[in-house]
Amino acid sequence: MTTSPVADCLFCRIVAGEVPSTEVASSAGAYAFRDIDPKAPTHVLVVPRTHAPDLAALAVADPAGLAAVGELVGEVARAEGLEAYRTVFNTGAGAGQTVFHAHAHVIGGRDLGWPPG
Ligand code: DGP
Repeated sequence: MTTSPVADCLFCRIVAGEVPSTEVASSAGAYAFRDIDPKAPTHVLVVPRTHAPDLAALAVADPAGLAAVGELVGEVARAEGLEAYRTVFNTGAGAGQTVFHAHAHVIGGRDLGWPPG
């Protein structure tokens, strides 16, 4: 599977700077920016700079990209002062995925119930 940028992928375009976003953290392998429709006081998306449609595909196609996402999640949590937070990868439309470029939601800054809805 190729991980090259996809022309009509919103998050590839955000990574490329073609679509504006509010940066929270950045690294060679990943980019973190604020969700446009936050569900909590902190709601940040962390995406690999490479393209893969979801978490499992990213793990196969670009393990280093997945590791970069995980590392940047930790940096976002530190930068936002989060002691506890939730990391969510929606996979498939039935689970609420709307953008098919792998991304971690980092959600925190309020009490988070379990199990999630
Ligand atoms: P998901 O539903 O798991 O695929 O998450 C996609 C998230 O992307 C959703 O929470 C809203 C966010 N989003 C959609 N379009 C934009 C955008 O143009 N800019 C930003 N910053 N976030 C976006």
